[in-house]
Amino acid sequence: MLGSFSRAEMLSTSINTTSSSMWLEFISNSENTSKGFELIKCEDPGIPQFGYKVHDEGHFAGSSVSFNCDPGYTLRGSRVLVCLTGERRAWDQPLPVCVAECGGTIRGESSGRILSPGYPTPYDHNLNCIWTIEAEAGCTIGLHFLVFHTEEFHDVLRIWDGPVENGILLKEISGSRLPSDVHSTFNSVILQFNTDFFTSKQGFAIQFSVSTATSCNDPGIPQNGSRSGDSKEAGDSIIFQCDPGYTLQGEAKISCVQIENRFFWQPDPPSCIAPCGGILTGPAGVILSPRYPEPYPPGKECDWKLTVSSDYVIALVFNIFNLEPGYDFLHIYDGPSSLSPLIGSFYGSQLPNRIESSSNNLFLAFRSDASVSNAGFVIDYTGNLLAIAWTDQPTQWSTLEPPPFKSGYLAV
Ligand SMILES: [Ca+2]
Ligand SMILES: [Ca+2]
Repeated sequence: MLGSFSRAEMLSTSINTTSSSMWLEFISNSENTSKGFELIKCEDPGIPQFGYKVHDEGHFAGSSVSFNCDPGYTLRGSRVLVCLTGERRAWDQPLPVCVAECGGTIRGESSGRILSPGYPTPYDHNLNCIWTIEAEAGCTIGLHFLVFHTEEFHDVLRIWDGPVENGILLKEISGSRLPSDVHSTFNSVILQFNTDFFTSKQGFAIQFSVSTATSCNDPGIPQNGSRSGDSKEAGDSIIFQCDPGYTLQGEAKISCVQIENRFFWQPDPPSCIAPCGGILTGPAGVILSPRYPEPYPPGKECDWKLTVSSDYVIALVFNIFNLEPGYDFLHIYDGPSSLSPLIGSFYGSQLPNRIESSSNNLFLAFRSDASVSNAGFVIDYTGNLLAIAWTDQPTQWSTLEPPPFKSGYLAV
């Protein structure tokens, strides 16, 4: 027994158990009554989901507990709860909740988080949420994507460099691919999230950080390309080039420009895309299905004309090949056009055998139908001196027959 008390002996004393339970017994006799007693502790108020307790004075009458929300969540309700001192032992306010809101304005923060509304539960339909992040003059804002998952093409996040009226769109994104970092050149960014009336996904979590601008942002390295030059000071230039088979979209050379506190590349950094067809005259190269390594687009008609020096023939080696069987084709002609003899029409996922032309021209025609796109193809071509080709491989003319679809060769 911890003790036995009467009269006012228990006032201002506290008793602690050694375990998690306590037995209290109250006995009154047949004469006289008095005011009685009351237990002076509030119940544990709990912790808001997506929040945490900042401080806790012990839940006694008159003491307080305070809460805050995880980054990106807004606290709704009272940040501080006080255990009432009156007759009833209760908190003066309900437990606050932490909410990922649809939009908001963030000013003067050096870092923080933007969450899609309701994150991590799927966002609502028909949203138009606008977040503004504003930093001091001369600062820029970097965005790093932690999570990104929206309905492709229908639920779209747009990121604007500075006010929307400037019309400088940094990124327009949807789908489930995690985007690369985004940097503003102004001291503010606007994030605008629009959803349609149907299908929702988890949404996004974006970390932002503010830094002082003293040079241009890292322009990155384009997918399927490379760059020379690393300096990003005002006046510096960087040169880009694409991997074999890709063509540059934009200018190869960009320069860092400073106007007052703002540093930006002019023109915008280029990108490298696999083109739909072309005229190839180099001694060797790569032919890629349009948009490779993405699946080729539907409804495409892409023609490649390959020409090497007149005393050479052209060899094709298939590294990757996967077209929708029966609907998407690669036709290869032994000559300069589709009127030349057809070597073969290829589809499916089996890697075609090496092909060699009989002259210095080859014509490739890719056709995709209106639906279902597969990985596409990667084909190396080389020009080989006719004489060497004859002596090295005297039997190679047989490859001009329409190649059989041999099993055992699978595209990787
Ligand atoms: Ca939707
Ligand atoms: Ca197709």
